[in-house]
Amino acid sequence: KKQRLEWWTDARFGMFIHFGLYSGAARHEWVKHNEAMTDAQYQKYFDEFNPDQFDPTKWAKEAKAAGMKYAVLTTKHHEGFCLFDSKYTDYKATNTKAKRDLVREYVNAFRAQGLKVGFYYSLLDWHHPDYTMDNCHPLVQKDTSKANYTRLNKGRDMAKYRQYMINQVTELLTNYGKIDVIWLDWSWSKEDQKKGVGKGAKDWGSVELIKLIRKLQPGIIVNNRLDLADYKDGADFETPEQVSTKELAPYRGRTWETCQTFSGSWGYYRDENTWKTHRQLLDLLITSVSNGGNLILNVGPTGRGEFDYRATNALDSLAYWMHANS
Ligand code: JFZ
Repeated sequence: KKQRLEWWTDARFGMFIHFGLYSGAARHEWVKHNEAMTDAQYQKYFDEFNPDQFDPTKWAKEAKAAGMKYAVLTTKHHEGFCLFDSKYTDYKATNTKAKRDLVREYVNAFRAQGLKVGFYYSLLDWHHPDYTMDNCHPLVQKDTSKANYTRLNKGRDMAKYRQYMINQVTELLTNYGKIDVIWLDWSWSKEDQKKGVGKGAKDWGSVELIKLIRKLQPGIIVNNRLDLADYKDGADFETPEQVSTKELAPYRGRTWETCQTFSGSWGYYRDENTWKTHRQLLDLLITSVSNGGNLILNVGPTGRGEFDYRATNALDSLAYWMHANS
């Protein structure tokens, strides 16, 4: 474990990329949930998906200039849409106006720039017909009663969804060469699982998933959201999310990566007015590294597939500091 983590702890700084159908909506990656949309209402983002400015070589160059050493892209977020050409669904980029396997292009581009490549894969899936209800599903919303779950779960079968995840993780870890990081997201707290509102290791088949991952990519680094605390080779690092710089000191001596956003949401949110200053971003980086951790800073490209000027400016500013101080 120590050995496989060597490059990662040394890297210190990475780029998270949240990109999907929600990028076109431009108001949070949880928009389907937040606005309680049905599949039919969400369909327009699939029909209109057309990232004509998608150029991961540009992204990789910006990441590299900012001093980032690796990246993690959402191959599938909670909405269920796949950026890769999966055999197991039609809900994928190759069936949109994009007509491209965006994951393959990302992998090739980032590798060519000498960056390590990672995949984010959502355990939650708000599109799959076998995925059962929980308190985050867009169809459930406030009515988390047993009766409502039973009604909505009719005909749904998590065993089939577990097989779907196994199939897709196999594709991702077989068809794209060596993958350096996998970020599986996420599991509810034990408390919520007990209350029956959320999912964990049993629902995901986490033990089977981790065994598969370790078999297909022996050197891969795995985050800690599979709910496998009791399983010895389950997770490689902890993931303090959107914590303040003050909350990082207790992580000293552990293996961790804090994930952070420019503005609050992870998917592109055009009108969000809570963007961090360049100084704050630099503080996050310095505080993370000085407390012995990694920082993975998120960019949410626009629906057209490019970085918003505010993201580019922030990355430029970090690049300037890197250049001046390295
Ligand atoms: C998850 C996603 O829901 C979100 O959209 C984004 O992708 C982010 C990186 O991860 O959000 C989480 C997951 C776990 C916790 C909080 C937010 N958690 O464990 O506190």
